[in-house]
Amino acid sequence: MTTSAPEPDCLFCLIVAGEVPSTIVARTENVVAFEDINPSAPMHVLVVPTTHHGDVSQLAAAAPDVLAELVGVAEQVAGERADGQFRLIFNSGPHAGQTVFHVHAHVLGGTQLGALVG
Ligand code: IU
Repeated sequence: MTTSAPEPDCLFCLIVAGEVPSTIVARTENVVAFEDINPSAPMHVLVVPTTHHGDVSQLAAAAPDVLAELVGVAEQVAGERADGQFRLIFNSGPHAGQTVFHVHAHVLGGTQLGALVG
């Protein structure tokens, strides 16, 4: 789902609004980055748009400029908190492991990550 208004029951809308506490590490006009509460790597930051979109495909269709901004913030965070190298993951749908249905990029790094494919 894509809406510009915050969704009252959406955890990440509430984090963007400051109504649920989080450790915010970067913020731009359209994007917020905060630490994942259950990190999978030394750097594990989530980057979300300030507007509500269910998954990355919906964000790409509705606001491709914001998706590009999100990738730029991921790169900036990786430069500040790791060595500038990072893995970007968008889980899209429950079978892919998505549990929060406000699009978010996992920005992972700060260590040698194992290969996923190949
Ligand atoms: P997923 O791709 O939807 O599975 O990722 C959801 C992430 O949100 C997951 O890594 C959680 O640790 C993270 N998270 C969080 O950072 N803060 C919270 O309050 C909750 C989940 I609930």
